[in-house]
Order: sequence, then C-alpha cells, then structure tokens
Amino acid sequence: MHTEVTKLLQIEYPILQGGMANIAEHNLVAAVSNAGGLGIIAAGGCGAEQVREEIRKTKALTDKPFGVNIMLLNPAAPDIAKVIVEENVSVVTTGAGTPEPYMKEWLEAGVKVIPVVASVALAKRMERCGAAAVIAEGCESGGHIGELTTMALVPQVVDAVEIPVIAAGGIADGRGFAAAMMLGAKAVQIGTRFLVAKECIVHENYKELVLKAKDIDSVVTSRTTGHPVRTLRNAMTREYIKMEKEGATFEELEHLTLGSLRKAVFEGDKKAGSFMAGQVAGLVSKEQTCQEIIQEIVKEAVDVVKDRTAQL
Ligand code: TUI
Repeated sequence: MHTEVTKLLQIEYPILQGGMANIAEHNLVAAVSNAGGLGIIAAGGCGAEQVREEIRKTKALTDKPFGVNIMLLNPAAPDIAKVIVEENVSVVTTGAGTPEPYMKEWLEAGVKVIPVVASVALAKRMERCGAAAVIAEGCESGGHIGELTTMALVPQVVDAVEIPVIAAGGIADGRGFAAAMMLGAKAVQIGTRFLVAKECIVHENYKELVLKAKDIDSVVTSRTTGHPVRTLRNAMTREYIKMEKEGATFEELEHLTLGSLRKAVFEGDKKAGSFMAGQVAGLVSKEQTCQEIIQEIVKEAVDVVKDRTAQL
C-alpha cells in the first residue's frame, strides 16, 4: 500500500499501533513493525532509563522503523524527550497535551513528530510548529480522550491542514480502516485490537474482558478533572464515578486511575483495575498474532472498498 504516511514512515501498511501506557512494550512494538505497520513504544508510565531500555530491546528484535509515544502528563516527559534524541528514534507521537516545548530539540535531530490532536485548532498549531503529520483521535478511543467523534473530527482536520492526517478512535477492522481513508486520512492508528494480540503482554484477564466486551461496556470517567478516560465498566469505575460525584480532589482521582491501570495490566485485577479500551472492544473477538491482525485488516479493507464501489 502506498500513501503519504507509508512513504514518510518507510512502512509497508498505513497502520500505526496506539501508544498504550504500560502495555505497548518491545515485544508488541517489534511484532507490529515486523508485520509491516508502525509499532510504538508507550512511554506513558515509564521513567527515562526504562524507555531507553525498551528502545534498545526493540532494536534487537526488528530492523524496521518504530516509534515512541510520550504521554505529556508524565512527569518524566522532559527526560524522555532527551532519550529520544540520544537513541536516534525516528518517530515520536505525543498525547494528552502539546509537544511544543520539545519541538526544536527534536526537529534539529531529524525526529519526525506526530502529535495526537483532538481539535482542529491544535492540529493547525502543530502544523505551524513543524509536525510531520497529526493523529486525529476521536472519543471512541480507549484511555485519555477528547470531545469529538472520529467521524466528525477527521474530515475537519483533513480540511484544515496540509500535512497528512492519521485517524484514530473506533477503528478495529478493515471496514473502519477503509472508512477512515474515505474521510481523507492517510493512515490509521489502532489500539484496542492490538490489546489481544498474541505478542501483547497484558494479563490474560485484560484480554478476556476485551474479548467478552459488548458495544456498551465502556464508560468515561474523570470528566470533572479535565482528563476524561475511557475504560471498561467495573467496580473501579463505579467507585470512581461515586468519588467524582462526592467532589474528590484531582490528585485523589488521578492516583486511583494511574495505580489501577497497573493493576489491570500486570495483575489482571478485574475489580480494582482500570481496563482502558475503546468502544470497538465489542468488535474484537479473537486473539491473533500482529501479522494476522494486520493482514486481515488490509484484506478486509481492499475487499470492502471493491464491494461498495460496485454498488455505487
Ligand atoms: O493520550 C492519549 N491516551 C491516553 S494517555 C493515557 S495514560 C493516563 N492515565 C491516567 C490518566 C490520564 C492518562 C491513557 N490513554 N491519547 C492521545 C490524546 N491526546 N487524546 C486526546 C488528546 C489531547 C487532548 C487535548 C491532546 C491535546 C489536548 O489539548 C492540549 C492543549 O494543551 O491544548
């Protein structure tokens, strides 16, 4: 497949793996890159030296390009920004804020910067400060989200910027991939489907919850803190929503979310864990290798476009 994004990133298929905090580590990242997509190390819950180690371990498993995602609320973000340059990482994606403080350093080192945006205004600002592309992420996504849906956000961002737009949020199969390209995206970013990849190290209980999830099983918490997060509904989300209603502080709530993500990923604690997943969890029904996932999505997209075009 040839799009502006496959050319920019030197990858075979225009599919990026979402930077899922505590989850996207070297095994998943290398598997996605080896399958022709762009694997992305999530530096979300990491310190700088841990990120350096992940980069080195990924390089040992693949010769293909891969990226690093920096969650900008992470207190270690400034140190991780330096590690990106020192370790010659070619692509950085950012989330939950603006990467402007790091742009000069990265652009001078030749790093391609692809910020996640949830609005047209931020997309334009990112283009002006030298972003190579933007990821327009709708609120169907798991984890930290903005307000707009993918269907509404992507075409508005496409019209507003010249740089390539990558669509994220609500995409888990070939139909979603094809639809995003129809909206003008040049690539897609997929998280939830890769949660159940054979190479993904999340606890089996996490995979089981995603595989069993139905369409309405995710819920958004933390709207009161200004950092809304989509997770699968469980005892933790019920407690969180109760605390929010009772007026808990930002720190109390943030502590609950961050600690509980680790409980979900490493311990599979179904009651206290924060099982971040997108609305498409209901579409994800089988565990496959990254190679199988990418091949299936690509074939389905090509077939669906041929089929629908014949109907027009
Ligand atoms: O960052 C994400 N998704 C995430 S980060 C994360 S870790 C976390 N854990 C607990 C609490 C909070 C986070 C889990 N999932 N996606 C990228 C994304 N960025 N979605 C939305 C945005 C965004 C929203 C507003 C980016 C920028 C923005 O405005 C920035 C500004 O300053 O104007």
